[in-house]
Amino acid sequence: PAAIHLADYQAPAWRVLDTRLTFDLAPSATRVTTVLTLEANPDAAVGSDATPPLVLNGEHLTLESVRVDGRALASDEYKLDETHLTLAGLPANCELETVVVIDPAANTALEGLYVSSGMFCTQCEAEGFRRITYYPDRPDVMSVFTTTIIADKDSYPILLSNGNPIERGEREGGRHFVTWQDPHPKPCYLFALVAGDLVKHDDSFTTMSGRDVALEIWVEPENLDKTQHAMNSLKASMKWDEEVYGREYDLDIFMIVAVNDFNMGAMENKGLNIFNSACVLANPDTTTDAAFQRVEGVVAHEYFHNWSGNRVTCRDWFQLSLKEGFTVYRDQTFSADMNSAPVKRIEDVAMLRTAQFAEDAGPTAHPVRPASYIEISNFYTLTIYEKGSEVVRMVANLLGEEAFRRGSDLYFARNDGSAATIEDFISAMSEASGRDFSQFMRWYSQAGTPNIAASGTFDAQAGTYSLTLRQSTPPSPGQAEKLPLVIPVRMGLVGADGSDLTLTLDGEALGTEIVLELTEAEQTFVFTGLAGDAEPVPSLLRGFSAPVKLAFDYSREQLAFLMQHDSDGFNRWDAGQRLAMAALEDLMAAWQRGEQEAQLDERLLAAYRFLLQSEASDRAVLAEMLTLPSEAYIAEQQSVVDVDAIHWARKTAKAQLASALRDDFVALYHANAQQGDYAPTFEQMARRSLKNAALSYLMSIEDEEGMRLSQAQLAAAHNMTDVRAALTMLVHSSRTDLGDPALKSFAERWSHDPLVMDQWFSIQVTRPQADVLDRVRFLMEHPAFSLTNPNKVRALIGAFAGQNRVNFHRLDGEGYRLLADVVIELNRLNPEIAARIITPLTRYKRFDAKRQDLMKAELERIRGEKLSNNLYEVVEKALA
Ligand code: B3K
Ligand code: ZN
Repeated sequence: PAAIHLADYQAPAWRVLDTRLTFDLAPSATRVTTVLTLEANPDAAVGSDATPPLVLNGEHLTLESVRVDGRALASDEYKLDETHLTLAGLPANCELETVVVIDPAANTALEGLYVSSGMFCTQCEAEGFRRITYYPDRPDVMSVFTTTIIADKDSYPILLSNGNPIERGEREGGRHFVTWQDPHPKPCYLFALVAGDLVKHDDSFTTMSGRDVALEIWVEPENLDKTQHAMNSLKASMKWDEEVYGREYDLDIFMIVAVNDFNMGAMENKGLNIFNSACVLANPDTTTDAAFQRVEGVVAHEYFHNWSGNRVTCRDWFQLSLKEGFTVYRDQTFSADMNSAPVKRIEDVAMLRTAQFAEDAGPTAHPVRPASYIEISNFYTLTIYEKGSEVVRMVANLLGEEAFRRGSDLYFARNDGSAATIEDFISAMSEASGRDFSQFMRWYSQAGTPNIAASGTFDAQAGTYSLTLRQSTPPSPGQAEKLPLVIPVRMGLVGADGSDLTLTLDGEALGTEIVLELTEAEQTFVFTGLAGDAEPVPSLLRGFSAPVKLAFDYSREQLAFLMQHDSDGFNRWDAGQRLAMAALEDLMAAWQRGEQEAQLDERLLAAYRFLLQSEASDRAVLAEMLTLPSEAYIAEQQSVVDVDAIHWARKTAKAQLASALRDDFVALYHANAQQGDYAPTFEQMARRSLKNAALSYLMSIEDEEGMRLSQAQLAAAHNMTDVRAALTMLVHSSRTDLGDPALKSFAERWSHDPLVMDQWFSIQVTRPQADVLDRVRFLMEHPAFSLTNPNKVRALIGAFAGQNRVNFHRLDGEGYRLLADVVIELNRLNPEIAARIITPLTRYKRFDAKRQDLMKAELERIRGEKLSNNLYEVVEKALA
């Protein structure tokens, strides 16, 4: 398969003025009749008077007929191959009708039209529409759509598509139909269709201009008690987008449908969002706090796409981050406003620094705007989404709230109804603020995580502090040389008494917190007018003001000091993480020397004691501060990843903290244990996370009181957050006599609920004990497991390979073999999921020689198969 390059972009040769679709639905043979009103694009360069050929995409379609302006074409009047239907010599304005037959029931790739739990649904982004009908399947072709769905009335009483219903009626043979019309021109990737036996949760929203919008969440009947949270989140999102971005909803109806088989989290189809049931259904008995928050965030994300994605879409898929980075930034800000802003920032950064930084350092590293791809489905990545959001966040922070809003208004106004580029976004920001973004654009074209090496010297005599910042970005595949970026470094200097000092640069007093703009490879900033003898402690990159790795040679005393005194909540947390990392590094070094009696650094213990004994002003932040860096994060900090040392060091640190502070953890548990009715409020969530953090310390030493509390918490079954936490701790403990029966009764209670069974799978396969691999193989045969359901694959295989690091990386290579076996199966069933789940194997260069060889051998074995484009691209890049 050949790569597609951004540099080769050409405007479409034909426009589609109108699209009329008729679906005659049947699971194994659905007939799709498509009528397109076409016009040769006068803007597209053509040399002669003749119209350019019309090249339509189409895959897995059985073509029945082609008509142009009513005349049926003979098969030698068009060209047909596996992926295209080409017509030449068409009049500049014409009407094309095609009839195709497709097989939704056999569609396990879950792209295009497919059947999930007996209902029909679609997923068209990025290139799924070509599996439905012949069409110019590219985002810069925008058309109005009218869609008629015909189906058996008993099996499929509910028929939905984009826009508004304009007609419905009966057909013979027990069939019925509904016609939907979407007045907003859209690219075909935003098309959606749903047909099934569904029930709805109804509500309404009055927009800022006073229009009533009907809100409908459609689910299978047994899930009607799990829709309230999504509905609340939707209404909050609609209001927030009006208030913060001035964006009003534009149709009379907004629908969400929950489906069980879905490759991603959700999809922003115009007026008809389709959701993975895991990202919309929520109920205290079945859903954890984290999942409640995910529902809120994903509902917001998809809703926000109505403007940042649908009203203004992308010219081509290289611009994907235009809609995704911006929309993630919008949903992150929304969630911060709805919950604890510092905790939201901590969670987002923790994820970025582990998973996105790892991607940026791996074989599939790519810029926020890639220059080429083989399979676009492989580019729905943490770099496009999360790093893309960080880039927008930097724009917002550089401009300030008001100018950013002016820029956003200008961007929407100027590009409404069209397919835009990242330049369109940045130029609106630039014009609204007067700021030059030319160097900033390198954030979009350079891959890799920039490093900043920071150092400071204090001259007490002169009263100066000189801060030197050096930036460099490591090479990444295809990009050996990197140029300096514009890096905003928000910072302060913390004085000996813990308060921020006034910052004076070039004779100007600038307040106690400023943003330094690092634009050269190296710059020194000299702060003057500092009184006193004590060296100030720099607090750098506050709020994580840029997606970079910043190194500063802090002493552990300085880190403990910042952890207590930094006025920036994010940096207090980060100082704690740095201090914990230092202590963990001691332990890992001891393990590598063969010493297993090593003691945890007293200074970390003292810092924890301080945290536990100080008044808890913000419980949610405290719970984060009491969490040691994850194994994945620790691994990111190592030049060669030593999975066993990491696991041992983290376990040892946790146990020593637990032993030393045992009574404090018991007290913390009880102080946060009170239970009223469950509510997904952040105050309650903070209490639960603090309580369960305390319990996990107690359980790390299998403390008797901890054991008792876990069992009681599980038995009380007050909500899934507490149940899952307690069950996980029991199952992950050495007490199989407690864990096994608990798992059994949990499965008996919840076997009817797929989303709960997903949790049941994950809890078991993340067990640290060495026998877990047999359990994984055993569970793959469980009736509730299925390789054709992406949620199950993620819950079982993804959780094992991604979170159970010691066992996945077993030295006999059995963990790798298991993953490769699954990847080979999925290559056939669902290439998009295959190419995602393989990720841990592609990162082999980070490990020791023995593991590298084992992982590479599995990659080679996979390469020996007949590969989908998705896997081909990933495997070739990994082995390059
Ligand atoms: N835009 C969708 C992406 C789905 C693509 C799947 N190949 C989800 C989202 O970002 O909202
Ligand atoms: Zn999105």
